[in-house]
Amino acid sequence: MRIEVVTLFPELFESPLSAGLLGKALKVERATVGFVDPRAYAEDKHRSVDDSPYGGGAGMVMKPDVLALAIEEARTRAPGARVLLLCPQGRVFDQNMARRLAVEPGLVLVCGRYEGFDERVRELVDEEVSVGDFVLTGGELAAMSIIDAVVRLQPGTLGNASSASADSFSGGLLEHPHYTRPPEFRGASVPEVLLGGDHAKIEAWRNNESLRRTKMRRPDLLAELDLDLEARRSLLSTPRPGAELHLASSIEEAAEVRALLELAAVYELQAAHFVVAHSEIRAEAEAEIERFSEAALPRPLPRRAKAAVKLEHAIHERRTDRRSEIAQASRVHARPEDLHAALDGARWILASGDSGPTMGPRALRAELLGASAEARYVLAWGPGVEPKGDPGVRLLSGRAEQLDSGNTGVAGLAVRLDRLLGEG
Ligand code: JF5
Repeated sequence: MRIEVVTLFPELFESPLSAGLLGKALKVERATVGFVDPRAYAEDKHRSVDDSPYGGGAGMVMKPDVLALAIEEARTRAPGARVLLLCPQGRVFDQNMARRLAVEPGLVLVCGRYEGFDERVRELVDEEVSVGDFVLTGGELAAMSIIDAVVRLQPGTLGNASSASADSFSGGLLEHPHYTRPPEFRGASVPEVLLGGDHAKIEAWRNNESLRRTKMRRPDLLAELDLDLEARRSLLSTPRPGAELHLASSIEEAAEVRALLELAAVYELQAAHFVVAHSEIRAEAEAEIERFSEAALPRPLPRRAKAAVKLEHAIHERRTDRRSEIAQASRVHARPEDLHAALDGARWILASGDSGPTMGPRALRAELLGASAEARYVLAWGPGVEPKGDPGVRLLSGRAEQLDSGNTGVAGLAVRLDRLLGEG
């Protein structure tokens, strides 16, 4: 593969391209990297490559004419190359893009400097690429990341041919943990399974750890995948990432308990708390919690191949376990004060109401994901359950028409829970 970089600072590339595996790959010409300096095409006596912006304002803009000549020279040197412009507005680079670019005959990487380039430069390239949502002083460091990711995928670059396919992201998942000697380091030991020689068991452990890690750290990646039943089953026994989330709701009728527990199970909450409006329904509400833990899910029908049915039953069992975990942690309270005492130290989010500082579902979801697993949050639903005078209480915001009376009862909570935790 032939790579040409259009840059005012070719010297920045010297050491990154000469060290390590990348240096070696370039030395044996798995790919070649050349440079075109736009300054060589500047025609005025100061050799200017930038100019002040039309309309005024701070900073300088790269001139389209010199960049155009530089890009044309790069295209001539690397016939058939795909031309990329590095900028924060581009599509975000990822491993799939690396794989796609790795099979091109050539690449031209155009690096901007200053505040940016004249808008008409975009017409001269095939694609705009960003390496992440941050701003660099120039495109060079972004170009180096792309060169590294693409060259390491050239055949023969990685000593061990299997290591590229075992990488993080190769199956759309993060990599499993790795260990080497010593077997005990500062009190932390190597997982037992890795010390034994059972390769099937090790493989199963690694697959499961990959799934766990991805669910905990990058749930956004999981949403993209088409997982098989085995993987889905394994995910069901992995906790939801981030902080504990409990539901707290006032109820008028015991029958609401069942539906609210169902929601808590679907969204993987840890527990549901109920405050009864009348003491007469308390015993019945407790009986509903009891019934929920008694494996009320109908077993799946044996309508498909044996292996699939076996897995469906395993998933069903795991789901049943989860329901009983939730039921065991759930409680009925006679008064709001009892609820508040039981959830002392938790951070409260109101899913209904009209007071307190509001926060959008996305920001709250990010907070839940970022919080430590020991933190406990409570999603409060219905009148009278929120703690009075807690300055940390926040209201889950939403558009007014979706948040008013049309969505009362369980359906209203379902809408809010899905906004907070759903994958859509
Ligand atoms: C650049 C104007 C280009 O900052 C970047 C960048 C960030 N992610 N990917 C690329 O490129 C340099 C800065 C300002 C154009």
